[in-house]
Amino acid sequence: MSTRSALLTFLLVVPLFAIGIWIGQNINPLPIDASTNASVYDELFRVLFSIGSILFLGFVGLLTYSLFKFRRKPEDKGDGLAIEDNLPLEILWTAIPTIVILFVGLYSYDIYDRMGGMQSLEHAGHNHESMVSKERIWGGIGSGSIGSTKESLNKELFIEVTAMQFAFLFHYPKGDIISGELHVPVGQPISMRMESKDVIHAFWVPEFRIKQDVIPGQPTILNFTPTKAGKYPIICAELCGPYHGGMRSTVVVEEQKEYENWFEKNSKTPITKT
Ligand SMILES: [Cu+2]
Repeated sequence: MSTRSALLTFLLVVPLFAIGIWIGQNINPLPIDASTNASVYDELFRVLFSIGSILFLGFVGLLTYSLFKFRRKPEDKGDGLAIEDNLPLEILWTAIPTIVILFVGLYSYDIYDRMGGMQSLEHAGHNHESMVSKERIWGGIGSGSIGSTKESLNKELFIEVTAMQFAFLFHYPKGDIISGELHVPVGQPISMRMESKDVIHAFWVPEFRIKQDVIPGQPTILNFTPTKAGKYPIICAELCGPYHGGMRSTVVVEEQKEYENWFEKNSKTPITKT
């Protein structure tokens, strides 16, 4: 490579990286972030979006340049150059994807861990009376509501989720409430035990940046802490039958007072202040 082309490459790559990183950091196509998991997840998303933008602009730029630069001349009827191999180039295009993929893999693992994905799920089941203590939990974002401590674990609001074709049902053992809509107070760590009655469904709230399978016969756990009051869609994210697209519900995140009003209105057992 001549000094001139090395310099030219450098002059093109630097702005390419700058623009890619700028896009990743400043353009946000995600919905609002309404749980403690969201900021952690968004950190990963921004990095992936930056990497994706750099690759996209790099490839599309190179392709567009080549379309014009190397276009066949009208009088040119011959074959293209027979290029055998180029060892430095091959090393380069093996090394770059290897580094990028290893980095993305390790970083994703770290983010998943910070979201509570690597927490012991057996432990997650122990908090909620005796009902789930012996049960094998098959998967989930564990008891790792971010920054959770021993005390906050005890303050978790426990909700049982049942999924079926084509609805979610939420059962609050404390007030024996069964609701088609999920009501949670803002700032309250929530722990959900989820199970399906028929086929595999998935509980997904884009604003919370969490998604978890709901499986028949194999309970899963999903913990989160909502941070912003509002109504957000709950979407079934696993093709579960002909009306899968209509399998939606709403999570209502409300201030403590409003939540208590809702709870008292729907509770079947007298409230025992704890
Ligand atoms: Cu479903």
